[in-house]
Amino acid sequence: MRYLKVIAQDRSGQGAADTVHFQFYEDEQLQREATESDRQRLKSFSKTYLKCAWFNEGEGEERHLRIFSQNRSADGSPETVRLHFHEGPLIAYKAAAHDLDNDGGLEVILSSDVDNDGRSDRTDRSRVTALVKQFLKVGW
Ligand SMILES: [Ca+2]
Ligand SMILES: [Ca+2]
Repeated sequence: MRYLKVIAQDRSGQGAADTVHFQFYEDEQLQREATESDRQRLKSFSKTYLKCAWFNEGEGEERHLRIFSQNRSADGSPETVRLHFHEGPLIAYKAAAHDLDNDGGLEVILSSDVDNDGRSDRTDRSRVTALVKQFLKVGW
């Protein structure tokens, strides 16, 4: 199974993440680090992810996101994209987007408080939608 691992870090110690790393995984094996062109394509993903406030102090990597698609059909349109927000090996919380009729549009967004502001609301769902759309553009 393929997933994109996303790690945000607060390198400057200002209490907010300033750096985002991407790693491409397949079957728990690191396949490659993000290239410059991956980083360009993932620019708005990074911005959205930083708003989720799921980051590490300094160069820590415990907190991260694993995002992956499932049931990718022949036309390349996945039925489900899942987001697992990890604390080390454990999943701290999750979100998902489902394309029920396989038309490429994601009708159902399941999310909790993904941006950690204490409220589970429309903003959280819109962040999940944005992350999923930007992730799908990378085609991993
Ligand atoms: Ca649909
Ligand atoms: Ca929230």
